[in-house]
Amino acid sequence: MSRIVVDPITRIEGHLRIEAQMEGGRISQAFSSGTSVRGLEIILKGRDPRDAWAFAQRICGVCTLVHGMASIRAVEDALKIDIPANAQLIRNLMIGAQYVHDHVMHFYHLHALDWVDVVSALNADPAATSALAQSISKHPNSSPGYFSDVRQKLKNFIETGQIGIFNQGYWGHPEYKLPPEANLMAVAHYFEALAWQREVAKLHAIFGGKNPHPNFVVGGVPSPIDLNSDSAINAEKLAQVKDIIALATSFVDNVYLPDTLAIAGFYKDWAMRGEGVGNFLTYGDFPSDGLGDPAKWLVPAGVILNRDLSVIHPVDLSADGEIEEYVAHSWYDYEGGKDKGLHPWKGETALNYTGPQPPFKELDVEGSYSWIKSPRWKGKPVEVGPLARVLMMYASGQDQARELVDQALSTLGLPVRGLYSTLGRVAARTLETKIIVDAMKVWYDALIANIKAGDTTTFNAAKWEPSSWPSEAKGVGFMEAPRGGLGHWIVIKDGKIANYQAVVPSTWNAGPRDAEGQSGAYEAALQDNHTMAVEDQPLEILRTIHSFDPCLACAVHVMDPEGGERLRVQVC
Ligand code: NFE
Ligand code: MG
Repeated sequence: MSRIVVDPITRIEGHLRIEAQMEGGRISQAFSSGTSVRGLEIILKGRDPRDAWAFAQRICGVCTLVHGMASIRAVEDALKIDIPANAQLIRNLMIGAQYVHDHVMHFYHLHALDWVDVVSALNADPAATSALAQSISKHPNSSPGYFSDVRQKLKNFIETGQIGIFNQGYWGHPEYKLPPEANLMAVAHYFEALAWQREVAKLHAIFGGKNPHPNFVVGGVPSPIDLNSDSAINAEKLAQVKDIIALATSFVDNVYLPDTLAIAGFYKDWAMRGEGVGNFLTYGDFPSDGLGDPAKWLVPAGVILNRDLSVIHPVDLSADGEIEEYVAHSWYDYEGGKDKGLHPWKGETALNYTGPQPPFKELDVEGSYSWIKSPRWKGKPVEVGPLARVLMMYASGQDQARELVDQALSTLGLPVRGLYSTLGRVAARTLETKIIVDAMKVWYDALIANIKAGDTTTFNAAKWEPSSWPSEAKGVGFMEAPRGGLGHWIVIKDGKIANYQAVVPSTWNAGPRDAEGQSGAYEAALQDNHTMAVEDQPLEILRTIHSFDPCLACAVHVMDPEGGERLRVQVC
């Protein structure tokens, strides 16, 4: 038996270590460890609940707004505050922009280089690259001259001997399958996406004052609407939002979607690897009018078990025995013992580090080995994220999801079963981006129609004063963050936060084994059919782990000052 250690996994947010035990050339056991901790749940205690969003939002700088959103929703749920329809639409637009921005950046800047060999792009023929690009898309940047310029830019990078952003790739690895022209096309879009994302991020600045970390307010959105004012959301800013949505849509339609399908076509074997736990959870999101009737949300809530799409189980975020976090293999203690699960309203964050001093030689995988807790739904591990959402939309018969999924499967010649895989996760992220970017136009039009009809309300001040609050209240704020279902549970006593627990997407997916020894989604995915073509270049591990788009800053919500080496691949 040999052991492969990747620590840290790069091109993610935060600090993740993967240890894989190899038997007969295959990963037999995988262990996922979050190696830093921050304790934001602890520092929220005792604060004014109306301020919680500003602290909670600092959980992450990647999914920059989602913790602010979950936080204000938690307080609104606790204090029973309804928000105006315009506020809901603006929140949807802000979350939508986060998805489109985040997913495109993940695809090109964090994940593509697992599939795209940058150095091979130097051998591409620009005319053939142009023909390839024009055969799959109407994107205007597709002339031979354009690709010749990109190739030259890349060559200049590489000739300096410092390929900077492309440093330390496993270039030339036999698992790279794209022809040089497809590699060059993808590298060109890597550069384009860098400039494009700057424009999309402006939507947050328009509605929330800045990006990252836009402003929020409990009861609505922070900026008033006044078409004729210089400082409010005015006609000019609304026109800018319309342009941003058009720019986002065009990139998704003409670049991201066709590139995903083109690249996936060379990697169909990855539809048979990385299946994971086979259970999927969504909290649901994107109401069009207050939180209202969940049946009207774009992404429905529910649980799919054992890949059975014929039954969607209801999920209750408030009920004991449904969502619980375990710490059996995490560096935390629970009062009365480590083996039980706790519902987040009763959740505890008591650090108890029993591991070796970093940099780690080897984790104690029989004992505790991660700063991530292990959330479970009715005791079962579940996967959250784009694949869970797309499956939920597909299983509930949402027309666009059905059409997009069926079309993608037929283009790639894959069965539905192929969705439960590393490749399925990547494709699902792209397909949901298309659904969300199209929905942004609908939400924008609804907002404009409301304003034209004379409704400019964006804030409900009814419960602003703590004197109007009950002495005790508890609430849950949830949403679908780009990486999956996100929940913040709050307990308010005498106007202050008595307990605050965040269970985030990467906690669900990256968590270690639970008290029953059940693996989380990352671990299970690696334990499914992973061989290594080159043992000291664990590209296959990167592919499957990156397909989840890990965010460890979110998952463990202080960095260890001796954080260790920048990149270490250890084979022993
Ligand atoms: Ni830090 Fe996040 C998202 C949240 S986490 S990126 O999306 O919540 O997994
Ligand atoms: Mg937590």
